[in-house]
Amino acid sequence: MTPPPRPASVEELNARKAFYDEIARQNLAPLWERVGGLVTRSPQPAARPVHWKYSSVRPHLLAAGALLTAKEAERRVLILANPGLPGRSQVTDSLFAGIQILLPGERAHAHRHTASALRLFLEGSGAYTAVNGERTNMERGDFVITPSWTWHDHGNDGHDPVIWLDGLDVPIVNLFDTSFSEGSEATQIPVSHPPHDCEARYTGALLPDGCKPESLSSPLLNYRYARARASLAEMHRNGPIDACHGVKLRYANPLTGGSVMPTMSAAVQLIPAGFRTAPYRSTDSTVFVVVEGRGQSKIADASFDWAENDVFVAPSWSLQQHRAESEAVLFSFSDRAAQEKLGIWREQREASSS
Ligand code: GTQ
Repeated sequence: MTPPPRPASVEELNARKAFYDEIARQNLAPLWERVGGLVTRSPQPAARPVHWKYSSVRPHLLAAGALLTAKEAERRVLILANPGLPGRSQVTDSLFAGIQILLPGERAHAHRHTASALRLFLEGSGAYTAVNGERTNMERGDFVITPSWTWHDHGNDGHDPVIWLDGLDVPIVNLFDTSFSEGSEATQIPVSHPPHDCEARYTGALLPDGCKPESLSSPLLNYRYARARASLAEMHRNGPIDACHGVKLRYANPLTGGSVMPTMSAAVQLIPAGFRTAPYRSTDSTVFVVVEGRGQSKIADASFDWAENDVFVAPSWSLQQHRAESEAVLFSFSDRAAQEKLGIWREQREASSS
């Protein structure tokens, strides 16, 4: 039998330390000192559960609107900066989120970047986003995508400020060091399609005959809230209600059934009034936006009381539980699409709520 290992003596520890210092000069490091922090037993997100109340954020957006023009800012966005990732401009370990405001008559001029973007429209009317020359008007709750490397500009033709949430995969693009971007001389890319043309072609389980996917992203630019809301209401009436999610719909690329964009997934769920979801966790850090209702969410050790347009974050593998005081609709987006492609996405449903 081998004797049990004895603890290293002070001399031995000093010798090891000298060895580590020596090899560090050759850009070498001992894995055995670091393996626990590299190959962790479970996800260790730096991002923390955070909650932004819309009632607190909104005045700052209006203040930003008074301080500088959309032209000066290029994009007048307040970054949702997770305090667990100081200085990183990230909402989770892999995603960016911000809230954008455009005043009446303003334009956010055309640019494009390798990062993919999504928007959840929160407030106002008369706003549009144009993607590669196709305009789509945005109404409250509409979910709009701006796929990688597409020209996009935004405008507000209404009489009040318009506000929406942006989600981008910038940290993923930067992890791979694949960021390119360019601006256009033109404020807007010339309109080359009739407005919301894609909705005629790709909504409602109908597809143009013979069409094939031409990119990794959905050809449908705007997933209307009115349609999603009507489906949720009917599913709620018809049941069943999922213990972990209430009634949940995933936004899909109509050509493939897969995610709307290659890196980011999005979903919308209805939680009936008084319903409390069973504990759930998954490896995709998730950003939730409250579209309707009031309620509470427990995310790991944090507890958030939320209302319309609030945003909160569930970091990777943190236990989440939601309770709706009034019938609630939550929009959410995450990096699940990327994780599934890499074969590393996991979820865990608890048998019953605690
Ligand atoms: O609207 O194009 O929040 O390019 C961050 C980067 C929004 C946008 C953001 C962007 C945009």
